[in-house]
Amino acid sequence: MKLVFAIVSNDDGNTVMRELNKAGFSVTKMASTGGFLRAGNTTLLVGTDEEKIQSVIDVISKYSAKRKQVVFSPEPYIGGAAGYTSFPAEIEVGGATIFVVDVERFEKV
Ligand code: 2BA
Repeated sequence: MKLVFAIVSNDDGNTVMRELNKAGFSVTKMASTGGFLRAGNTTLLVGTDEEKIQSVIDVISKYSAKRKQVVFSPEPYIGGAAGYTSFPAEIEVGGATIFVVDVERFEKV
């Protein structure tokens, strides 16, 4: 048996979990924090047989694909009247970091 750890964005966590459930996998969702950005992300745990690992990775990849998103970040005016304006910036969101580890023992008691 293997255990998949998948770190995805909070935006994708529920969708990926739902699609894994639909495909017949049990999932545990944990709130986590990235060490670099110190921002919240979602870690999903999936325990399954080795031959099903590729299916798990396929679902995660499909529903957490990297894509571009336009965000508007407020910037203060320089000079002129005091106030803020919005500048559009294109950022990349989504993607997943996946670890697959061996499970030495699995019990439900
Ligand atoms: P990603 O590499 O896509 O990583 C997204 C999140 O996945 C990370 O959030 C972390 O929670 C987890 N993660 C990635 N690789 C891991 C590993 N080897 N072990 C454990 N967890 C891992 P953050 O740490 O907040 O990083 C967010 C993004 O910042 C990263 O996206 C990467 O693009 C960048 N980044 C991370 N560390 C960096 C560093 N030391 N220097 C420059 N950029 C860094």
